[in-house]
Amino acid sequence: MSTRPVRFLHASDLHLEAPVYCTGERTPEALRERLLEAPYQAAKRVFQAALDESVDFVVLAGDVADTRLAGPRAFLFLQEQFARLAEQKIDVYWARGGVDTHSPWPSNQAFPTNVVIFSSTGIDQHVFHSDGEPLARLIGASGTGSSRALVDQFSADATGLFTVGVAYGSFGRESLPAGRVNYLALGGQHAMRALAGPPRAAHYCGTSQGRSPAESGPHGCTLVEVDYDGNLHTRQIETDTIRWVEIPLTFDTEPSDEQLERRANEALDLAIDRAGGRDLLVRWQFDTSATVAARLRHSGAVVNFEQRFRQRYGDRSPAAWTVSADLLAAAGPAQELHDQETLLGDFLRLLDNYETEQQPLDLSEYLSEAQRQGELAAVARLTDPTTRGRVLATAAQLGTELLSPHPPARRKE
Ligand SMILES: [Mn+2]
Repeated sequence: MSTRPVRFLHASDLHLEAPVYCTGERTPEALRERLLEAPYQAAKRVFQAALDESVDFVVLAGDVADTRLAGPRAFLFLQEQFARLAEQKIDVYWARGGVDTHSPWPSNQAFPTNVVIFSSTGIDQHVFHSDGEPLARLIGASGTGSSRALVDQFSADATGLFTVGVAYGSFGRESLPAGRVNYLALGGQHAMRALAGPPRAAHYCGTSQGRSPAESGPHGCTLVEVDYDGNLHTRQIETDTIRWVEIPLTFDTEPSDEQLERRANEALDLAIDRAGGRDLLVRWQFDTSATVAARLRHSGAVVNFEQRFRQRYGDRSPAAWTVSADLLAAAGPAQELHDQETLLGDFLRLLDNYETEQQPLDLSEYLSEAQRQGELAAVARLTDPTTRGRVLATAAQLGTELLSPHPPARRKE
């Protein structure tokens, strides 16, 4: 057993090559700069946390950077950060995974000597020493996506030394090396997720910076501590510098401009408060009846709202940038519209088919060749059931408005 507490930081999915981007309305210049820099700023906070918390070592569990996209900057950045850790005698154990393995890196010797990279040809183990005494054992492998078979080979330490397993890939509870490692540091998933523990734990620490609406909320790394009694504690450290948030507002009746304004201001001030000085990328979800949704859209209230909130909060630092305001109608168009022998009826029945038969809904054919190569293609394939449902509901609302002979009745002032 170890003679003193062990303390280390588990990080993964830094993705230095991937800036935060948001589609739609042009983002303010100053914010755009921060979106581009966010992966580096978040990664810097990870390494700063290692220094601030005086950890013994840092574990990197894959997806650190795709050097083909990030260029030499990523390598130079890591070299500099690793050197800062070396000055404080903090080691780095890095299991390359995902984008790290798909892109070329300078030889391992190009990094400072405190950096240990796990073998890509099989299981590899290293013992971390403190004042000449073995303190922890690390076992892992580099690879494109470690399989359960690989984790099955993670052995327990014969002398009972605290053991950290490191792996990149997709794992569930069933693939945990029960009892053989004290902490399993996983990489390759962007949301923080605890699969098990304590007393023994297995965590995906998630990406250090959320980059899309699907990665809303806080992101960071995991601080792991083992106290004198051998008890394991974990704590999340938030490292993101920009945060996606969804703000839901529910309206039973059509709100006046003032009501909409007041409720949105209150909700946004609260979100800004919680974000601790980070920039926010805000997606509003107005949840209301189909009738009110149609009126709000038709009166231009939503577009006006977006513009006002962009002007008011977009240029601030930190900014709260309204990316979109979506109307979610609780109920779809009336059944009688579905049954009509009209263009609208045809359109709604077509949407029904997508809904009831779960036909694949792939909008990527509407993208240009270049866009199809990029990340937009994955968004356009609409595989996530929630997003898919929202797109179909919005299409039904929009179709009903555009294909109806008369605009929906306006609110009487
Ligand atoms: Mn990743």
